[in-house]
Amino acid sequence: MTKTWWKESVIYQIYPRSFQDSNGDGIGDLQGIIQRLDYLKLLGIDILWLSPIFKSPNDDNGYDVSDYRAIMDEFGTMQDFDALLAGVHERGMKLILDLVPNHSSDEHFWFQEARKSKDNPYRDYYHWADEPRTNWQSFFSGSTWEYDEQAEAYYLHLFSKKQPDLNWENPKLRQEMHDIMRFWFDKGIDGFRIDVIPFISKRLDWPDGDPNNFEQTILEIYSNGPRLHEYLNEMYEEVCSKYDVMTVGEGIGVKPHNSLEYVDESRRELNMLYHFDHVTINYGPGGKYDPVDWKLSTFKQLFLDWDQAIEDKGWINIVLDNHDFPRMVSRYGDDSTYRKESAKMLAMMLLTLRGTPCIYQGSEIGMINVAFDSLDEYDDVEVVNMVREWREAGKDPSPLLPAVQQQGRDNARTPMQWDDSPDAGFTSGTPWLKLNPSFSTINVQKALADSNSIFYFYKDLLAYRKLNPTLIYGAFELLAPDSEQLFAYRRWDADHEFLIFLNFSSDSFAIEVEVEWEKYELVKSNYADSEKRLNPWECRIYRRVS
Ligand code: ISL
Ligand code: CA
Repeated sequence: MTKTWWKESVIYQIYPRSFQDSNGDGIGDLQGIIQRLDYLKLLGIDILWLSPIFKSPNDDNGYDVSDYRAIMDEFGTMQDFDALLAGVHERGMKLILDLVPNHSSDEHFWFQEARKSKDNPYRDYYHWADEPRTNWQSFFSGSTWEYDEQAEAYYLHLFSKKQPDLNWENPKLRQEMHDIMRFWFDKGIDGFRIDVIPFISKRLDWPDGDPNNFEQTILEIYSNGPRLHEYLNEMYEEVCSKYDVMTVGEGIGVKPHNSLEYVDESRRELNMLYHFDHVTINYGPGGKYDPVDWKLSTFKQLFLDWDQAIEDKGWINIVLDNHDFPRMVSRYGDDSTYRKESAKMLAMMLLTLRGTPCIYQGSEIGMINVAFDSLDEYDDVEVVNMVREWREAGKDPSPLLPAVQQQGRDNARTPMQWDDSPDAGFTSGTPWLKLNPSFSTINVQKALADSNSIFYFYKDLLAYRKLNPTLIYGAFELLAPDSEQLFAYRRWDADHEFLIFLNFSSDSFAIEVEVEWEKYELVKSNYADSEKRLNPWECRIYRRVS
């Protein structure tokens, strides 16, 4: 297997709007990130990924870009960006940005032009039709086809109406995207996370989807379009291969069986992608906002399936939460009695699977979901549109509240909790989204003052991972696959071997796996004792010594 810096790195995702405000307007910004670089360095991460920072009217918090070469007004200026990039590099870290190539904002110059007339040179930058071509549903409610008065035509938008889909069939549009990538690479950034990349090539036979099965429509119709791999290869040859940079694709709609089509090194497309299988594990018949229980055996199996599919031919990202999903400790751990223990256990999972781990801001202090009292307090366009749709249909949306509290994206978007001062050290003004009231007990200041904190557990594990390439490149074998409480696996190569035990329950039990214990030593745990019993949410790494 080829060894590269991006396989050996750990990524930290910043949601800039919620990270650190420096000027009191209640919105995080680039100067705020600069103020916190030493904190990130102390933690020991290698790569910073910033969610979109380009100019945007913020219908979807920057995932609707109106100028790919300018900084969002609220976040600062290009000078601020240059200072941030220099600050990251000075500290020996790398910086990757979020590229949103599937759609632009409707306020982008291209769209403003395109809607003017049928023969406008930018018309073909988007997908137009005289009638809605399909029954497709947008991610953010309603049809994916919107009539534009000025254009006298319908345009396609898989996300909100303010996010028209770009037409990658058009070579000029592809050229524009390549130029944008070069612009940022020439500035010195180290790569891109690429938003919904599996969607860029459309099915021009425009098949209808099953209106009762959105996940299937995503998988079979929106993703993996006919020319996708041609576009990815072109992007690699024309742009990425000319720089020492990395790309990680958001692998929505990608499954183990087609994963290597994206990341097999010999195909020269993307370096990595992250998968969604564990994210949808609790989606019920009604989808995301109809959550159901999930089983640990299923959860483990899907990580095994991914590892076996990729093996040593490509590479993936390991992601347990991000700005689109609930907090990992609330979702896969226990965010009350065993919050600390389970947050550490999940950290161990994140940092010892094969793949480049991505830590989402706040996970390193065990931040938890928020439960706002009313649907009107939610900001996310997904929730706002869903509530509006229910009201327009004459239905009372309040029964949605518990599901939104559990599944909503704002769970991960409340401001970073730096200390216990009135606005958690995030801002001196009014935060754009309410703080999670947990900030008085869960915050960075507290974590840094407690040598037993989740923060230091991450820090130690990050350092340990660096010293032990077996945990990076080594093979993976699942142990005790049927256990509904224990996630256990072996990582090994020619020289070293590790056993990892993760208790996904509040029960205490004897380790059920056959091990020649005398050959192993315990090197890391979130508890002090070393009995061959696991405490609630305990995690352990053993190293083979003979
Ligand atoms: O959060 C989701 C909706 O329930 C996801 O399905 C999400 O829409 C999907 O993962 C795509 O996410 C990315 O593109 C979106 C943006 O809203 C997300 O924040 C981004 O991560 C559109 O650009
Ligand atoms: Ca600000």
